[in-house]
Amino acid sequence: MSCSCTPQTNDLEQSVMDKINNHPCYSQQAHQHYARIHVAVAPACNIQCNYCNRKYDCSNESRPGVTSTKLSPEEAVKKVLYVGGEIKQLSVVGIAGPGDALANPKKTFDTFAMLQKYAPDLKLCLSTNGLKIAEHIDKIKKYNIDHVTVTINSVDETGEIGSKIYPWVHYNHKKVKGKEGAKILLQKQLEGIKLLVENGILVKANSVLIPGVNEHHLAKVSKKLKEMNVFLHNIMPLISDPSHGTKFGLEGVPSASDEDVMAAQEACGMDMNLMKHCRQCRADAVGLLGEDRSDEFTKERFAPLSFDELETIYDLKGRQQTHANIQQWQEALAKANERVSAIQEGQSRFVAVTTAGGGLINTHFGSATEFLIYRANDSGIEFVMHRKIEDPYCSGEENCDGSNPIEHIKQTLKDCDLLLTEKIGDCPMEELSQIDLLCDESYAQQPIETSVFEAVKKHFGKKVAIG
Ligand code: CLF
Ligand code: SF4
Repeated sequence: MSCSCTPQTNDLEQSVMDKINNHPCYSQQAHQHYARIHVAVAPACNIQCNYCNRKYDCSNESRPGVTSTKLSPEEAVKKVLYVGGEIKQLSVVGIAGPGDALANPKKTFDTFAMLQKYAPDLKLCLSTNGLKIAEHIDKIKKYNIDHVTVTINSVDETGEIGSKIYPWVHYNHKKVKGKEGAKILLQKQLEGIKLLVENGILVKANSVLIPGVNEHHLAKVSKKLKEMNVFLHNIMPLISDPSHGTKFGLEGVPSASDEDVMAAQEACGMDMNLMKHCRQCRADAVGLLGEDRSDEFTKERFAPLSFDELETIYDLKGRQQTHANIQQWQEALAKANERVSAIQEGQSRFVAVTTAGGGLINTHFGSATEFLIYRANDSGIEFVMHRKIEDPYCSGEENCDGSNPIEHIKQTLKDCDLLLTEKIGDCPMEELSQIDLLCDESYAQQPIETSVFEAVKKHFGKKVAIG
């Protein structure tokens, strides 16, 4: 089925399909099955964003207020090999900070060069503010970096909007401030995107939705990106808090809400492929997009090992077998979901789903830390977004202090009509009924998309069988 952000696969060339089919960020389907790792080798940055405090990871691709452990290129490659052996679904390595990947060209490209040699099955990905793409396009090509994310928050040529976001950019050995700086950044971003696209590199653009600054401008940004053949546009909510010490946080610029993001996506229209499953990962994130296993892979576990030992651990053949199995599972899942089509106009319902990946409803409500949100009616379904909660309803016996975050969960799901989950207790079900949220466990271990479609028909539709 065509589930929102992933473009209709039959419309895409095979070469593009090959690039996205196991990239968890470029394909909504793939994100249920494949993992990514970020290696934090790039500490420096060459611009200042008002939503960033340089004590923390780059907020262009990460949640603010998080600090990642920095690695040397050699340590980074060791970590990738170690993790690739343990998490066989690993398919992508990204450099997304903690500063800007291309403000640290030596560390970034040394890492990619070694990865090409030791982990030839992995896709390489980088994230940048765009200032230095043109300068490094040859190396991006040389190391087969097929996926580049550029954060572009404004296409306003006057520099007016940009100057509210970027107080300065470092260009030609000078700090260029205000509108002039913003104009240079935009010009370099557009020049860089053009070069990437011309060279067959898939470009994803991130835009941070900043309330009161660019929320009404993002449709224009999306239009421009579409014209330039950017593959995917990811609208990320500003997460703003005075405790992060950012200019926006200290000045009280509010965080963007789910409603703000949904309205901006709506304004972008149906033309551009919109990414809706981004998790604003940290610069050392590990695992499926919905999980973060970075704490498990501390330096002591991989740094003392030799490259020979790590090649054995990495087990290229075993990994290839796992990927072939995932491919088969994905095909089976696609068959199970194939009778579900894209949503048409008409009254629709919002459905929340708990999953641990694999395309199934396979997580108990009590342990879920995020919900996938779908919109559905009798005609089809559409993936809308994921919503994260800080703590699960149940933290397990050993951590239980008798409280649970039900009010926060009720707030998170307040616009939803139905929850599909593997299991839920009577107490939370009763609580959720107060926000008119129906809970249904009868689709446990079933494929998500077909379950969402069938469940909406069952509870709210004309009660006709699919097919
Ligand atoms: Fe990392 Fe980014 Fe590559 Fe993905 S993340 S560099 S494109 S491999 Fe993905 Fe994470 Fe969102 Fe980034 S979910 S923050 S979009
Ligand atoms: Fe911070 Fe990233 Fe902006 Fe640099 S590009 S200032 S690291 S958010």
